[in-house]
Amino acid sequence: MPTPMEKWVEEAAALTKPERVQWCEGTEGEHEQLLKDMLRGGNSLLLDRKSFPNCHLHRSDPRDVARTEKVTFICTERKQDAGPTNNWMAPQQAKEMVRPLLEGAMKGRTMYVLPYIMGPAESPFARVGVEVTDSAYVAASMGIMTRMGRVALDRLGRSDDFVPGLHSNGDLDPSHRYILHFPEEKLIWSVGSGYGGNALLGKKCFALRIGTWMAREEGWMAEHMLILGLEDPGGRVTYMAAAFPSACGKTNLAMMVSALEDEGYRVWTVGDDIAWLHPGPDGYLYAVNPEAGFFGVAPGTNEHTNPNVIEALHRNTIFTNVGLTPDNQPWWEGLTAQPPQGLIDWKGQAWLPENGPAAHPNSRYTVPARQSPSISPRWEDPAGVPISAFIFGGRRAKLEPLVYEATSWEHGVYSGATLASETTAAATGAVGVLRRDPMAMLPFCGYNMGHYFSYWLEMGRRLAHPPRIFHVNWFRKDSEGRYLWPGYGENVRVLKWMLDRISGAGETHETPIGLVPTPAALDLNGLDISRQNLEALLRVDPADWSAELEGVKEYFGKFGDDLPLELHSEADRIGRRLQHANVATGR
Ligand code: GTP
Ligand code: SPV
Ligand code: MN
Repeated sequence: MPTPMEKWVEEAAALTKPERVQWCEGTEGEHEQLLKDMLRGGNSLLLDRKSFPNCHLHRSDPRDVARTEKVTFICTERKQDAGPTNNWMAPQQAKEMVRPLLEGAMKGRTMYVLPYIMGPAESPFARVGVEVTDSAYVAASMGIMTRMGRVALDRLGRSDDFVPGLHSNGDLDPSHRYILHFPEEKLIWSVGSGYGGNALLGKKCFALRIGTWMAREEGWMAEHMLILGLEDPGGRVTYMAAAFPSACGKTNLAMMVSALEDEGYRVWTVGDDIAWLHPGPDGYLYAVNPEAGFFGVAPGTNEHTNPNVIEALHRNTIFTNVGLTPDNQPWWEGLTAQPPQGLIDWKGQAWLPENGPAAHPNSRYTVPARQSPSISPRWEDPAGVPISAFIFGGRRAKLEPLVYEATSWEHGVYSGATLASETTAAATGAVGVLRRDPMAMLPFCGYNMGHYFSYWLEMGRRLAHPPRIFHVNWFRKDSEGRYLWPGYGENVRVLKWMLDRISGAGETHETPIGLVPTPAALDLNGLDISRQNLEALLRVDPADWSAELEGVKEYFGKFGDDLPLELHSEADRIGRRLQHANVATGR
């Protein structure tokens, strides 16, 4: 008798008609074979064996370089269950539309069957998925990003508790591209893209879109959050999880080399993109990282901004859409101050500066998490790590101060729900446009976002020790467009203030939007920052915030009755405080 997984794979093969089917075991030899298959497929090459052993460069189709939110759908029976922020199609209609694109899609190709676990293999919170794909690049990448192969089959046994995902590159024509989620039957179909979050189905599709749905059904949370441990001079580690929209600094914060290392503050990485959080018997929320690798943004990464990842990615790494030096090393904007001579660009052409950057702005590295010198000794702890703080943040050239603390759980949920950020190259579409991205989950919430807000509020009520909630902005700029805050390893100074707050210290200044540190409360030892810049970073302007509040209210209107009343009350409360402040400043 075939297992439920074998049965599903047979059905997928009957639909897509591959020439051969390869069940992946997850061995080292097999990983090498997948990489060889990837090389044979063209568009990939081996990097310099001496300086980058076992590292590869893959060039995706130039029309296929980022997540495509316009063709990403949540397919539920009722439209209201997908909510106003998701693209929706009825499941039957979606399948009828996309089935023809999958019929015979793998003819002449190999179907790789990738059973995988999201979460530490021994964790009660881990879940099994299976992805079938006709892309060797996807298969090799899933081998880095998940616990893939025999380990997943052993965990699953004959159970039917797994999330199936059917992926085919199709013809890569963007008009034939669909990323479909069927949360009611916990199924994923993805066709027409071989890139990142569109194609590595364990990541955004399972761990977040299907994950949020499962989490609400089962009483936990699936979030677009890094997880880090901040060690203090006494050797105690406090865990924090932070949600920033795509390409807004999660990997860099999670892996930072602390500027306060001499004082004894050090950062340990548990995860860089996704957190699965479960309430523990002690009333704390416990987080596991469902992934096993980092799929990180390359541009801007260097010896100074992220030395940990620079060290990690010199072996066993797949680079995607970066530039290439004449001696076969990867290169991207920001890696070195000057581009080397004779660069090949991400499309494989001799680089001409007038044709744009050598590396695509969303070029990435895929590297095993365990290779980072900053990896936490508890990163695979089956029980997870207890979270003391949630941090929300985005890219805001104006308005948002460097950091503030919410005065209650409800207020914190409001600050997450109203998170806005300038768009980045991680998704196709305009870059630098301000949009609301609640909890950094706008592209990733698998159900009605209004109900998701209610669920957040409910979790706060259920937890005896909910995390404190903070809001940060590393990206505020001066009138000349320069960043006011140095960022990266210096961000630890802000984390240290949060740690002070958690332990009942840390001076604050009360503003209409929350508690901002007094300038003296931030440890600026050894940092050269002008008094003027510091004040600009911490400024909360009542008039600007009043305008922001109008935008928030308009946004909330989108959700109608699905928006929890508590969020309206928070908006009203902040409105009253702003009015007070406006009167006080004479505006
Ligand atoms: P996803 O993988 O898309 O979810 O992105 P992410 O949130 O992990 O962002 P990542 O850390 O990869 O950073 C994205 C870009 O922002 C990179 O180009 C970084 O160099 C830059 N960046 C990260 N942290 C900071 C910071 O503190 N200050 C400034 N100015 N830039 C930063
Ligand atoms: C993001 O866009 O948030 C990423 C990259 O982490 S992707 O895997 O493409 O979603
Ligand atoms: Mn991400």
